[in-house]
Parts: sequence; structure tokens; C-alpha cells
Amino acid sequence: MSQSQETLSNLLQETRRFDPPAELAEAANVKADAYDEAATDRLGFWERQADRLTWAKRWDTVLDWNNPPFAKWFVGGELNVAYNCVDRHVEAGKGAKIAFHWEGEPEGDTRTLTYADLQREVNKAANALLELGVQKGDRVAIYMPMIPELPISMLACARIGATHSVVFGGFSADALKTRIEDAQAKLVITADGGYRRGKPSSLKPTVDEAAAAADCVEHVLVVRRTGEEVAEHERDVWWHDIVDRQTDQHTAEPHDAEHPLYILYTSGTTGKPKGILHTTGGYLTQVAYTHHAVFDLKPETDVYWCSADIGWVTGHSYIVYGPLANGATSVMYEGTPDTPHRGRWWEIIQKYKVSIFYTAPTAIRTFMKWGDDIPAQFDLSSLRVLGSVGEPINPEAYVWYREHIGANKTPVVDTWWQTETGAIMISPLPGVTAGKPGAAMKPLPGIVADVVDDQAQAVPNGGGGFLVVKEPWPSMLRTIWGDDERYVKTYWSRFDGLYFAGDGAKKDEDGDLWLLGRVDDVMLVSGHNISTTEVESALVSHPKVAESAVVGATDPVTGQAIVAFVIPRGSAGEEVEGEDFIKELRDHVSKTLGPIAKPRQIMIVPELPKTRSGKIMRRLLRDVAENRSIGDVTTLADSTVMDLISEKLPSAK
Ligand code: 6R9
Repeated sequence: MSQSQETLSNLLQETRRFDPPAELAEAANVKADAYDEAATDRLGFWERQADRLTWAKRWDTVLDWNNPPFAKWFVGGELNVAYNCVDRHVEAGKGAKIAFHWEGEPEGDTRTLTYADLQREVNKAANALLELGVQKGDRVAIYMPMIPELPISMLACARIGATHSVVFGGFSADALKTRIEDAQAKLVITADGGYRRGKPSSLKPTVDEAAAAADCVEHVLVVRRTGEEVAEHERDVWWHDIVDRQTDQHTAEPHDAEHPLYILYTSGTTGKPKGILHTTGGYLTQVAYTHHAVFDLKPETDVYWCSADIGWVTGHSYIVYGPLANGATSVMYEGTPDTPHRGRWWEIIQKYKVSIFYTAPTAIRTFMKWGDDIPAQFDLSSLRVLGSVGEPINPEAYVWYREHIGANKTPVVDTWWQTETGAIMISPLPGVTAGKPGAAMKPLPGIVADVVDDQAQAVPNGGGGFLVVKEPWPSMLRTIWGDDERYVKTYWSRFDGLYFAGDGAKKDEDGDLWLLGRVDDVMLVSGHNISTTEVESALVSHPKVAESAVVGATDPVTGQAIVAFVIPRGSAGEEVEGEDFIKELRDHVSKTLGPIAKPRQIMIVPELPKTRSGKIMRRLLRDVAENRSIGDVTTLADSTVMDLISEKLPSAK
């Protein structure tokens, strides 16, 4: 959005409200007074949250913000993340408690890890890393399937003070090499492969190529998962050869609160990937607190499942560090939701009696498309809190999730955050908030965020603009690895002294926040800024639509015109072909949002292009809408999707 443009039009009206169930509200971990408590003494509030952790040395200063935007939290404090996530629970007599119910994709392939098991495994892996010459401060790249050795490797790194950099299994050799070199990782941990869609899917050949091309890799540590044959090189070491023979004793040394815990690369749309750096004390404090507050976790009775991949920040914070710091019992699943059948996730929830479930809108819309009858075949009555992350959740998807997965009783928490923020920033609290479908509602206690106009002035209720964070927060990124200047320029230069996240948002009449997607995606139609999210949500509110993606295409008359891509619902059948259906949808949007938002063109497609964390890649759809050749598809989860779309649309090659 340029300076002169008006802020986002506020089109969507949503009046449904869902109060927290009385019982949940009564027993909630966090009640309404937390907002006041944090507002009165924000730093004191975060100190009390840091006390959830076990510190080897207490901090002297809670926040050092003398050199903004470079923050230091809990200055002088020392702690060990692995000790906090594992050992201290064993020492507290909870060694027999289950940390992970791991479910492999092949049915019946399961493993159970208690906290005592995890302690032994992490210690052995830490000893193996030391034997391989990894020292405190070194970087380790991890490229693995969703198997227990992945969190074990991360915790082993954290234990010895090595900084891990997890790269999505599935990125190309070139993408992996760039990330390995940027971090100068001397070790890569991988596996022969993992299971995806019912078949072994290899990883090792990609690592071989990347490690050979990178200038820094000394060893590749390989877990045998699929047993498929792999090429062996001198730098390779099998996990079972080196880890299994280590002692399971290792003393965790405390690390400085600001010691680098991990780097995670965000691809962004342009330029080289940014290595987002997270450190130790503040990060663990905020992931532990938010996991406790937002999911109302009761570690003794809940079974928690976050369906994300650990290669995404959601997996780092809400499969590994937050839940383990809180001593939770979690489910971890290796594979895809449709293997061997489309009810696999619901079967897993039934099997382990999952009570808290955290997933992404893209998955929810896929289930809507597959049909209500699938979840209906399973007993999901154990569920009590549902979460959503990754994209704005369309009101219709929210209501479907609540109704068909949550039996119309569970609160849905729509959690806004980013790789850069490290932990949840804006979200309802399940025992406090009367939920509005599609709204992330309010900054969490201790977080100061707002919506501002292009002059950095807070917009009034009812207005839209840029989402900013106004005060530093414990789990904030500390820099971009090796590039402080890019850190300042990317996040802190648009508005003086404010962190600008890149997202647009609006404040409704009650002051509650609605996320509207990346500002780069906002469309300018006849002088009105219209959010892609609102038009998508209007389309998804039509009973025959499962998913949609909306882009602005250059138009001689209106500047930009709205072009929509629509996936019909599974149950909609034959009626969804043809001009009548398209007219029906255009009219529906016009009626819901106003004539200004009526799409110029609607294309019915079988699939949408998405990243591996499920975000729609609108850039590629803009290429289609503007009849250009299609740009870089390397970060697509499924690179064949663009062919499928082009086939359907002979004109859009
Ligand atoms: C955790 C994660 C960050 C971007 C973020 C925003 C979008 C995430 C959202 C959401 C609306 C939500 N996003 N959660 N938009 N409502 N609840 O997704 O991190 O992969 O870095 O993506 O995702 O656009 O800026 P990351």
C-alpha cells in the first residue's frame, strides 16, 4: 500500500458470538484479570511468566532495550532449554508420564516416549553430537521427517548449546544448501526418508547433493527410518552406530538467556531467505506461557495435538518447546491426513482421546471439501479446545470447525503470530473471550499491538490499516542471522519505533482485531483497498464453496480487478459447472460485501497452490490471472498443482 492510499475498506459483517463454556471458564488457567495485571506492570508480568521455568541463575534485568530494535530479555539469567523441557519433569517424579504418542504414517507403526525415555534419548544424542565435534555455538542443520529423532535432535542441540536450523524435509537440494551455507552448519542431521501418502519418500539424496555443494559440512548424521537403500559417503554416520552406543548420562550446562537457540528460515516472496534468530530465555518463557494460556493446558489430564510440521515455526514452538516446557502429553503424527483414508486425523483423535487440537485453516477447508460425513464417523468427544494458525480463518471455516469437530461446544482460538514473533501474539483466551468467527480478537496479556494508518496513528474502532507491535516481547526475533541491517530495514523501518509485521488488519466496533492477510496482497479496486481475505471469506460462506483464493489483476478500468479461484465442496456435485454457478457466486459476494467487491472473473479449479505450511501462494495465481508465465514454484507443497490449474483454464497458460 502506498502512502496516499486509503486504509482497508471494512466490508465483512459478522455478528455470531460464542461464549466460553461455563465449566471451562470457571477452571481456566488464565482469567480476564490477566489483561489488567499485565497492563499495570508489563515487565513484572513477564518476570512472573519466566518463573514457570527453572533458571540456573536468575536474571538481573528483565529487559534491555537501550539499543532498539536489538532486545535482550532476562539479562544475566542462565538456563538450559533441554533441562527445562525434559529433565526437570523427570526430577519432579514425572518420568513415567508420556511426552509423545508418536504415530507413524504406516498404520500400527507407533512409538511411545515418556519423559524418562526422552531424557535418555536426548542425552545419548547430545553425547553423539559432542563426539562428532559439535561445540557450543556451532550450527547444526536438521532435515528430517516427522519422527521422534527430530525433536530429540533439536533438544540435543539445545542441551549442548549448538544452534539448530531445521529445514523442511521436501525443500530442494539447492534450497537446503543455501540454508546450510548461510548458517555455516558443520553437521546435518537427516534420515534415509520418511513416509508420505503411503510410500517411502527419500531425503538422503537431497542432503547428499546439498552437503557436497556446501562449503562447511563435516558430517551427515543419518537416521534409518524407511530402510531404503542410500548412497554412503565418508562424511556419513548412521544414527544407530553412533547414538546407540553413547551413555544416557549427560549434565546439562546452563546457557545465557540470550544464547542463540535456533535459526529458522522464512522464504519470503523476494530475495534470499531470512534466517530468523531466536534465543533462549525469552523465547522459552513466551512459548510456555502462551501454550498454557491459549490452550488452557492442564498437563495432568490433557492430550494435546498440533498437526503442524516441525519444519514450520508452529512445530518448533507448539510441538516441541512450549508443550515440553509445560510437561504436556502430546501426539505427533508423521504423515498426511488422507493416508490411508480421509478420516486418519479423526481416528488419531479418537485413539488417543486428544483434548486440545491445533491446526491450520487450509486443513480445515480441505476437510470441509471432503465432506461432513467423514469426521462424523469418529468419536471426537474428548476435544475441549480447538486452535487455528497460519492464515486468517474464514468465518465459515471457523463455524464448521467448531460444529463438526468441536461438537458445537469447544472454543476455537484463532492465533496470530509469525516465525519472527516466535510465539502467539494475538488470540482469544478460551476461558475468557466470547469468540467471533474469523477474529483473532486481542493481543495476549503482556503484548502491545495495534492497527495504525500510514502515518503510524492508531485507527479508530471500525477502521483498517497496518498491524504493528508497539513494545518488545520476550520471544521476538533478535535479528536476521548475519544481517543486522536487513533486520532493521525489514521490520523496523516502515514506522519509526514500531515492529511492522507485513499484515493488514481491521478493528471492529468493539476494538477487536481481524487479520486481513499480507498487505502485499491487498487489492486496489476503483480507489478502494479491499482485502483478499474478506472476498475469500465471502466466497467460502456460499454453501457450495470449500476454498477460494482471490487476487487483484491489472484492469484498464478499475486499476485492479478481483479475480477469484474457487474449489467447490465435495457434496456440491454437478451443479458447480457452468455460467449459472459463477453468476450465483458473483452475486453472492456482491450481496455479502457490496458491489465493489464483486469479482470480475471466477475460475473453478480443483486445487490451489500452497506453501508447505499451507499458505496460499497468491503470487502464482496473479500470474494466471494476468496471463503471464508462472513464476518460481519451488516452495510449493505440490509442484504439480499449477499444471492442474492451467489445464482447467486453457486460456491461462
Ligand atoms: C505462525 C505462522 C506468518 C504469517 C503472518 C500472517 C499469517 C499466521 C494467522 C495469520 C491471520 C492468523 N498468519 N497466523 N493470518 N490469522 N491466525 O504462520 O508463521 O509461517 O512465519 O507466517 O502468516 O500473514 O504474517 P509464518
